[in-house]
Amino acid sequence: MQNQLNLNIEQPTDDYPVMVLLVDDQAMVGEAVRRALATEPNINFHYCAQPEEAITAAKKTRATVILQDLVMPGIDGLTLVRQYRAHPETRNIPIIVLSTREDAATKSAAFTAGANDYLVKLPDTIELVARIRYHSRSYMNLLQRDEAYCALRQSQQQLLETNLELQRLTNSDGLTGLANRRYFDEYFSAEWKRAEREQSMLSLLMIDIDDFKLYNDTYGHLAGDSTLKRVASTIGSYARRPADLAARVGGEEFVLVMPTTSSEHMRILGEKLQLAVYSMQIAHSVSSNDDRVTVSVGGATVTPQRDASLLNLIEAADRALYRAKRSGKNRVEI
Ligand code: GH3
Ligand code: MG
Ligand code: MG
Ligand code: MG
Repeated sequence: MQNQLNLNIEQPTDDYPVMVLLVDDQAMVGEAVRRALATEPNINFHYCAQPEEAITAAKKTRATVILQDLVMPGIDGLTLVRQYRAHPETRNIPIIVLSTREDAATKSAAFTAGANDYLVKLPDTIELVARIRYHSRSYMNLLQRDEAYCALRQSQQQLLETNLELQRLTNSDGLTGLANRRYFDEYFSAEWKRAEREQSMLSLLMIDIDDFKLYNDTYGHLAGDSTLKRVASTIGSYARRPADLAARVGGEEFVLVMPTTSSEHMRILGEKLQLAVYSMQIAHSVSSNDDRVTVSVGGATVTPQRDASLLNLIEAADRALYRAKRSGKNRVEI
C-alpha cells in the first residue's frame, strides 16, 4: 500500500535505468551525443543512423527516451515521430526532437506531430542530460502506473470470477446441478412480486419421483443418486424460457417455476415432462407403474392479488401433487 501511494511522485533521483536512442543521419552528431552521455551514471546510449530502422531499434533497445533528428534522407523526421506514436510498443516513449532549425513554426509542427520536447542541436550537455532524465522518469512512472493498473484489473477480475463461482455454488444443488431450495425461495419470491406488480400469471409445477424409497431399497443408494441426476436433467430441460427455473427442493422433489404462463400451457408442459421421464425407461421392478421410474406432477397457477401469499400457490401445487399420488402416480394433476 505504501508503495502504491508513492506511485505518482516523480522522484528526482538518478538511480533508474535510462536508455537513450538517438536517430540522426549524421554520424558526427551520434559521436558528439555519445561522448556527452558517456560519463553519466545509469544512462545507456544507442545510436541509429538509418531512420528506416528507428522503430525496430526503439523496440529492441527498450528506449526510455528518443532523440529524433528532423532532416534526414528518405524519411522526414516528423513522419517518423507520427510512426512512433502509431506503434503500440513505441506509442508512449518520450521524444525529444533534436534539430538545427530554430523557427517557431518547425517547433510547433514537431509538437503537433507528437514530440514531447524540442532542443536545438547541439545542446548544452547539462541541459540535454536534465531533459533526458526528466522524460525518462515520466515514462518509467507511466509504465509503473500501467503495471499497477494491470495488476489491479487482474485481481479485480479474479475476485469477480471467485464471486461468480461462489454464487453458483451457493445457488445450486451439488448432486444434480439444478438450482437449490435456497435459490428457489429467493427466485420464487421475486417472481411472485413481479407477477403481482404486472398482474401476470405465475405457474408452479411440483414434481416428485414415485416410489423412490423402494427404488433405493431395491437398487441401492448409489443407483438412486444416479437416477436422481438423470431425472433432474430431464426436468431441467423443461425450463425452456429464460425466466423458467427448475430447482431441487427436497430429496426427490423438484419444482418448475414458470412466470407469465397460463394454467393450460403449464399442464401441457407438465404432461410432456411426465411422459419424458416415463420414456426414459429406467428400470424399477417394484414401481407402481410399468416397472419403471415415473414422476407425479402437481401444478397451480395464479395471478397474485394484494394480500395473497405465495405460500397459497405452493400449497395449491402441493395439494395437486397429493391428488396425483392418490390417484395412481405417474400423472399430472392441476
Ligand atoms: P412416493 O411415490 O409417495 O413419492 O414415495 P417415495 O418413496 O418416493 O417417497 P418418500 O418421501 O417416502 O421417500 C423419498 C425417498 O427418496 C427417501 C430417500 O431414500 C430418497 N432420497 C431422498 N434424497 C435422496 C438422495 O439424495 N439420494 C438418494 N439415492 N435417495 C434419496
Ligand atoms: Mg539530419
Ligand atoms: Mg417420492
Ligand atoms: Mg417426496
